[in-house]
Amino acid sequence: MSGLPRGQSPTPLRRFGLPRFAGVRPEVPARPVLSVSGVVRRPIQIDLAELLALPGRREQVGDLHCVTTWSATGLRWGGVPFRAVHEALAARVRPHPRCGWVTFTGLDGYRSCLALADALAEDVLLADTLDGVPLTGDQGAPARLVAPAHYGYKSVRHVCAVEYRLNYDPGSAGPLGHRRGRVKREERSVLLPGWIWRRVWRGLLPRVRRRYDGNVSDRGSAGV
Ligand SMILES: Nc1nc2c(c(=O)[nH]1)N[C@H]1C(S)=C(S)[C@@H](COP(=O)(O)O)O[C@H]1N2
Ligand SMILES: [Mo]
Repeated sequence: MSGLPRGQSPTPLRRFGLPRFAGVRPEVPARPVLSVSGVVRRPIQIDLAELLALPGRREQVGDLHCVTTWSATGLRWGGVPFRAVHEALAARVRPHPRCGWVTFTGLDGYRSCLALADALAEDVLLADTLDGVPLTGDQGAPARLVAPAHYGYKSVRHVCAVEYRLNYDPGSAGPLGHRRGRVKREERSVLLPGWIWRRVWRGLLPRVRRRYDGNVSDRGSAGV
């Protein structure tokens, strides 16, 4: 027994995601900015560095579980709890009181939505280091979300925008993405139980891997 959640196998961390983003390797701006929009009184753009300097910075060790059945374990992420980031942002943008969802966008255009309550959980980080060193491009520089209780598709790399929402947004995963994506409940996807999806995704994993592994060189620019 590996001690991993049901259906998961251990693997080292390497760049992975939806097939259509495999070739999109965004350039990290010299001065990264976060756009904050949605159901807010006042949308803003704010230097990411300002948010990453907020009090509460910490390191935490955890696992990343992908729906396609691989898990990278013992990852030592460093960053600022998203809750602290949200508090700093909310004071300025003033989200609608019934805002219940938040969409994160990466520099590659990838989007994923979390219930605001899930994003504000104690263990959700806006992370900018792994094992004590700044994230590489492949790891999600300049900063990525880390939401350990949720499948990897909620942990958006290269975060450049936060959109506060009244409703769930299917994001890049589309209609098959699960709103909550909780690992404990095996919420891999919708319509069918997790144990069936486990088999479907496991079957697709080698093909997606090949798409990503064919794109390992750090070209440093978007598109292909
Ligand atoms: N910007 C961006 N973030 C993303 C993805 C992506 O394609 N683009 N893929 C997601 C998926 S499906 C997973 S499993 C994790 C994988 O994280 P890794 O690339 O660090 O292994 O990133 C998530 N975050
Ligand atoms: Mo994933």
